[in-house]
Amino acid sequence: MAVPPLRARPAFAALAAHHAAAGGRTLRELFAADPGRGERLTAEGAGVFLDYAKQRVTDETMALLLRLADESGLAARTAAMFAGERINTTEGRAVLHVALRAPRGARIVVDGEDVVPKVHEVLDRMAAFADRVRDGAWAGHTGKRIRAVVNVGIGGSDLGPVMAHRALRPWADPSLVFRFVSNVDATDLVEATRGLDPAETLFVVASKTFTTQETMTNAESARAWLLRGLGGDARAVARHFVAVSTDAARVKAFGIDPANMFGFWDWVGGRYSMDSAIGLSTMIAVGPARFRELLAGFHAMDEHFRTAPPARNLPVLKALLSVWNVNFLGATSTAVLPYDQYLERFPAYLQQLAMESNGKRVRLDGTAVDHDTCPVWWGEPGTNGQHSFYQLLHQGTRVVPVDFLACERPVHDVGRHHAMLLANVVAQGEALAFGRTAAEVRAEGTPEALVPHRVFEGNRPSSTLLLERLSPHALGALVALYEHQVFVEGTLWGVNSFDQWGVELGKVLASRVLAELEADAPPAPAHDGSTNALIRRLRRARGAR
Ligand code: G6Q
Repeated sequence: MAVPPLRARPAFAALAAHHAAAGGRTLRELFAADPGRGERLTAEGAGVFLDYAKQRVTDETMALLLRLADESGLAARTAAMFAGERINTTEGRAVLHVALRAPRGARIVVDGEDVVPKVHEVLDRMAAFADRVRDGAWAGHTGKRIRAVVNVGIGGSDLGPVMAHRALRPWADPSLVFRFVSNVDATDLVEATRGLDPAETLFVVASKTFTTQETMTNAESARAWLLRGLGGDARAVARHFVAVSTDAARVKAFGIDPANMFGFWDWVGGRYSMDSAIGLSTMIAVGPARFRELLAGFHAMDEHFRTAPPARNLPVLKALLSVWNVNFLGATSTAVLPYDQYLERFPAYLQQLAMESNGKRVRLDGTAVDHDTCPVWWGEPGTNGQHSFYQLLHQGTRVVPVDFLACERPVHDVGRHHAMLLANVVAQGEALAFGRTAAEVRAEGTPEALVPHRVFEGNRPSSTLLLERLSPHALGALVALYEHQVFVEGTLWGVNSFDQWGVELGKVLASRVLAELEADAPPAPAHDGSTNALIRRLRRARGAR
């Protein structure tokens, strides 16, 4: 049965009425009337604890939001995703990142073929290769052991590996150096290879399509760097380059032995691929056993998402709160603030995951939405952010819902550091929610002229997510939590969370301008006045006419 657009669903109207009647109640009022909400508005799954008591919701709001999820066809769409149906309709593809972490023996069928054995075949090959690099059995062209691994990829073929590398440093082999090259700006490659010995360097060219301009350009220049360093013997490429891709023919054409290619499939979206072969650099860093723990964490959250009742289901709850904040409270951005230095790149990773997935303005059927969709996602680790942009969070004119992330136990138990870190994250949530009234500020003896400056209006929503302790398993569960949150949001908004036509456009346009910048003769002015003038100026700067 066709699902009506968001605003046409009965629960949406009920939520609008509820918001009009009770949406003005502040967090102070909500807690005063219902102190038990602090214990009650929580949920737990796959080792992640969610406290959403400081969101501007009541039990009634949650009940209505759950009705909205029901009316959005969430159960059917979730089942369709897990069953391998082609829910990415604009690209005619299944969406099966959950198959990447399905245990051996599970069964997920696409086009009559069980894909789980293929997934494990690649994982096993990755594991054998990673072990050989880690124990030195895989040597470079001159026989030297590999000491540096450089991942060359961009977008979904970079952000996950970078984030995971930062997050899993405590479990990484300290004798190996990891670098990441993504930007077509040569600076990225130059700095990533600075100080490395070509004889000891392994490049992992990570590109689903193996056509992406930045990655191919960086891979070509990396090959030239290698050959320059190794006396120009083209046979060296086979020992120093491996590929992660879905396109064996293009990999071979580049000069990489297809035996050293690790595949994945069109049903893995780029931003959902860090647990596929795109994670090869991660696996080399932490070893196959830890990588499998990471996958087990993903799978634990998949199972939680698939089986937990909606009212206790972390991705469902988080998505419903997001829809409430965006579509009823008017939030235009959301901040993810990890109080864990190892998660420093997690917000950047989530930016792609969320905004490339749900930054859409048409529904699955091509009609325009008449409501907001994805907010801007951003964030930086705490406590650093407290000393910069938190000013806006506390006293700015915009309300920014926040996800605080923290770990109950530290990786490094040094002095009072962890207690201080936790004290800060707890205090920030409290301050955002309850603020400080003028009366409280005056009671502290603040001069009257300063009172308005020192008032915090509060009533700013946040959730707190706690991991027991950072680990490969915990990271997998956390990433899967956000993957499924994004899926549920996309389902409620009615958009296709799995295409990215906005990204494709940039790939095409840049090729056209590149030809004009590099042409010998001045190109005919084919663009608007501004673009033509920029191209002329940049051609002159390059010494062209
Ligand atoms: C992700 C996007 C995009 C993609 C990059 C790299 O979902 O599709 O970020 O990952 O454009 O693409 P390749 O892996 O094909 O080089």
